[in-house]
Amino acid sequence: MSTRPASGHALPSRSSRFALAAVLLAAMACQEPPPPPGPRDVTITGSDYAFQLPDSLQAGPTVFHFNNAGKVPHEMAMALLKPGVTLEQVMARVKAGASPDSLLDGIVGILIAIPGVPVVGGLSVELLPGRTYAMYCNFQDSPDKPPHSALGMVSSRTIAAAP
Ligand SMILES: [Cu+2]
Repeated sequence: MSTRPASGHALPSRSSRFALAAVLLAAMACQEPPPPPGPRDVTITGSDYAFQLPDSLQAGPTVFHFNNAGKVPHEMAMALLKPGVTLEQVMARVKAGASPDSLLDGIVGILIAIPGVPVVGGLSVELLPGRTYAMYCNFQDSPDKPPHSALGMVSSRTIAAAP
């Protein structure tokens, strides 16, 4: 003789429904929000006398690393140009012997890399969408030699909008 319901299905008992709810709540409590994305790492390589860097840079937190593939010391100085200012305008000002400061919103920072000396740090920057950053090296091989920026060690990137 069977005492099962005719349908063969039974609603969960009240206690098992509470147990299910407790498991669901525990699972939800374990789901923490995803951590914010970390900064992008961008490596710039300096040589005698040029910079190699990605064609495009994304807006947002970024850590720049600077390697020296050349034979002489280099710096990677970075400046934020005022909106609408181009690298050509800055370089024209420099070639004329004038200060480009009025064309800049500021200096972001400087990394220095000496050949054969390990690089142990980076430059953290919050890259702003639509803004242009200039990278340049003003080191000279000797006091009577031109700054490396005049030899081609200058570049810029306009930051793309975040995806
Ligand atoms: Cu240099």
